[in-house]
Amino acid sequence: MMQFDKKDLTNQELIHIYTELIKPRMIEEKMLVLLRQGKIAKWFSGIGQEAISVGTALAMAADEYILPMHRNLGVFTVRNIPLHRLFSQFQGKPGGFTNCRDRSFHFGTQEFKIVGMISHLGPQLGVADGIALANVLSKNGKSTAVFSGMAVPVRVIFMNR
Ligand SMILES: Cc1ncc(C[n+]2csc(CCOP(=O)(O)OP(=O)(O)O)c2C)c(N)n1
Repeated sequence: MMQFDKKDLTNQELIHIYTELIKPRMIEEKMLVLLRQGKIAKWFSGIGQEAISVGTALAMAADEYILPMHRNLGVFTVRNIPLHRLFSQFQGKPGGFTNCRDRSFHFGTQEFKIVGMISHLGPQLGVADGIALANVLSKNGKSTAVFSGMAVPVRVIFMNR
């Protein structure tokens, strides 16, 4: 029987990672059903690729900025945004982050150090550069993570680490 290589991770850490991984997957499965039933109008799925968002977010400290995109649900769940707030936002309801002005993933929150997604592909990298530069200038040792897509996992860039 093949043994799982735990590397230097404890069982507790592995269970934590697995729990973080399974949460967005369960949400994805539910949202895709609601989408097919016509109960929601839109859902940007990242199903099957949860580990990209979750792994990235888990590698970051809670006070380091992440700039996710539309398929990075795991970033939001790892940052522990209360689900009622997250889904109020996704559905454009009160209690989200933009006072019902919009829905979807185009919102940011200083509270959880997430910068909202820019629709135009590319400019988000420049914003991340600015945050990373500020970190370098203030010598605070912080990193910044930015996504520029989802289909190809390597499109996540770490700076200052
Ligand atoms: C600068 C710019 N050019 C073109 C577009 C139009 N556009 C919207 S989504 C998209 C494809 C994005 O592909 P990918 O990053 O793989 O995301 P996914 O298909 O998973 O949504 C394009 C070209 C855009 N948003 N911004």
